[in-house]
Amino acid sequence: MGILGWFDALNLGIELKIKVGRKDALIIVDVQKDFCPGGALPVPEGDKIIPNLNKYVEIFRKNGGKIYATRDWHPENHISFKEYGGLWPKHCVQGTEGAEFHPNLKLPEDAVIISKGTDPLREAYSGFEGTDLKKKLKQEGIVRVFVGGLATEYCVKNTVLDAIKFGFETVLLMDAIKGIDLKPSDSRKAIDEMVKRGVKTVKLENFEIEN
Ligand code: VGL
Ligand code: ZN
Repeated sequence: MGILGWFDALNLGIELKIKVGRKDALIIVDVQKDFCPGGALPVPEGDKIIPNLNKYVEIFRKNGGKIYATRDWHPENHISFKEYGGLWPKHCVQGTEGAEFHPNLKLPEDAVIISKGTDPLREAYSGFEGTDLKKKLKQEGIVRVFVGGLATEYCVKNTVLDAIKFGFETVLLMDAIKGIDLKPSDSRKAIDEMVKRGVKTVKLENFEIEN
């Protein structure tokens, strides 16, 4: 401990280490084969965040936190595909191999899977858009959400901004996100914007690890 003792920290209202509990949810955004190297819309080094995500999964499992995994789950003719006027190559088509979660991601059996981008006529970057994620979180009594995954400036950002909008205390897992960076500063700008809107940024070292 540095200059502040634990008592000073308590007095100042500073949370020294984050304690995950039953009112917390981990939201893992779109860690799918197509968004990883070798996939149809690869996030550069997208797979490098998986070991840290697995560590977060363990922390949440051990402490009674709930785990949600969103997946991009497009119909064949989705509006986000270039051939239908969108920005992106065809990716994460429902039921294809590319839409599967990355095999190294250790999702527990009871993780809740949220499929998004299923309406052919609507782009849906946020895990909340057109899904029942908000309802599920509120039903479970979730107060705080921790968000990691792919890609920082698209689905992670939009999921974070919606979580804030819906009143969740929202935390961004800085060591478990990666961006596409079509322009090199895209991820950084997205993070700045999320911070301005009230997201808290943390890393693994900020968590209390219990055995
Ligand atoms: C995403 C582009 C298109 C994402 C999804 O998961 O960030 N990006 N579809
Ligand atoms: Zn998509």
